[in-house]
Amino acid sequence: MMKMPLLAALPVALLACSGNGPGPDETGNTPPVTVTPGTPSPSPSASATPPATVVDGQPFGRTVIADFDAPWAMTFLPDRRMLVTEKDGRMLLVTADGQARQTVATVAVDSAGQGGLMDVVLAPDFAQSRRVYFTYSAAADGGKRVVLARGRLQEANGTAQLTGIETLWTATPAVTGDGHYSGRIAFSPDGQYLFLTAGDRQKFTPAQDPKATLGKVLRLTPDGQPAPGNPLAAQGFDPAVWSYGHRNLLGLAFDASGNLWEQEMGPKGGDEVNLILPGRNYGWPNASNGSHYDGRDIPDHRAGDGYEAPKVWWNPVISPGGLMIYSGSLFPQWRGAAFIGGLSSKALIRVDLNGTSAAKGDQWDMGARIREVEQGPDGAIYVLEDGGDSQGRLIKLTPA
Ligand SMILES: [Ca+2]
Ligand SMILES: [Ca+2]
Repeated sequence: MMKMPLLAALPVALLACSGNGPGPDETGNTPPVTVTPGTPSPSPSASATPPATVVDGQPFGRTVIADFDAPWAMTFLPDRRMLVTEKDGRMLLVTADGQARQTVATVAVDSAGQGGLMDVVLAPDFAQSRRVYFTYSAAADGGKRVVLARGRLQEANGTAQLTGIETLWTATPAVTGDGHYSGRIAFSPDGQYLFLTAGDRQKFTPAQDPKATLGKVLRLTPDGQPAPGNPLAAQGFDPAVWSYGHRNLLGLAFDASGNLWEQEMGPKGGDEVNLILPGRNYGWPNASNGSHYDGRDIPDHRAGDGYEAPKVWWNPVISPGGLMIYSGSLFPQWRGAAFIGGLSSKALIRVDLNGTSAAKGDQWDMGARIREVEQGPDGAIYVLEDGGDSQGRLIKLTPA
C-alpha cells in the first residue's frame, strides 16, 4: 500500500501539471486544468533543469507514528516530543512515539480555503524562554491576513499550555480571498532575526508593491519589529521587507553555511527553489518559468531581466509544501541536501545544494500529498501528509 511500483507512480508526476489534488491547494489562481499525459508543457526553455526520476519509496523504511486532522507543520522539542499544528487551529504536543497528545493551544483562525493554523517554530532560546512562534490566518478589516504570534509552553502536573500568546506582526494590506498566505518561519543561525514569508494572496501585483508586505520575505526582530538595516527600507519599501517578487512561499530554511533557501509554488508550471539574497526581486508576477492558468504566458526568467532566477524549477510542477535542509547522521550521503514535501506531486523531493548552486536529486513517490518535512533529533526524516480536509499521517523515514 505504501510503496507504489514505478509504473503506478508515473501518472502522478504527469498529472502534477494541474498543481492540485483533493482539499485546499496553494497553486491555483483559477480552477486548475488537468493536463493529460502527452500534453506539451507550457513555456519550454533551454534553461530547464533535467527532470528528476520518479522512484518508489525506496530507500526508506517507513514507520507511521500518528494521525492528525489536516496537519500543517511540526517541530521537535529538545526532549524529542513534537509540536504539530492542525489547520483548524489546534496546536498539539505529541510524545515521541506518537502515542499520547494534548492540545496546548486552540487558535482562533480563519480556516477557509488555504487558511488556518500554519507554521510552528521554537525560539532559538527555547530551553530558557519556552517561547514558541507560530503563524495563522485571520479575518481583519478589509479581508484576511497572515499573523505571526508567540507564546510560552508552560507545563505543570502533566498539563501543557501555550500561555501569554501575543500577536507580533501582521501582513498588510488585508485582502479578500483564502489563498497564498504562505506563513513560513525560519530563525537566522545566530538567533537574532526571524525570517517570515507572506504570500501574494493570489493578487499578483502586491508582490511588486513596495508598501505591501504580500509576496515578500520579511526580516523581523524576535519581537516582531522590522529588523534594523533591512535592505529596501531607504527605498520606500515597508521596513520589514528582505526580498520581494514572490508568489506562494511554503518553505524557508537556512543551510549550514548560513545561506537562506526558499521554495515557492509557481502558477501553471514554474515551481521554484530560490537562494534568498537581501533586497533582490524574484520576479513574480512579471517573470516566471510557468504561465497563467488561463494560458497567457509570463516571460521566463532570463539573464539580464533584473530578476533573480530560481536555482531549480519544475515544469510540470511539484507543488512544494515544506522545506528542510538535512544535517543528520542517518543519511550521511544527503547531509546538506534540501528535502521538499510535494503536494500535487505526492512526493518527497531532494535537491542537492552545493554552496550557492542547487540541482535536482531524487523524487520519491509517497502516495499522498506531503505538507511538511522535518529532521528528527534521531536523524530520521519525518513527513506529514497534508490530508486535505481529513487525516494526515506522520511518517518516520529511516534507511531501509
Ligand atoms: Ca517544521
Ligand atoms: Ca513563462
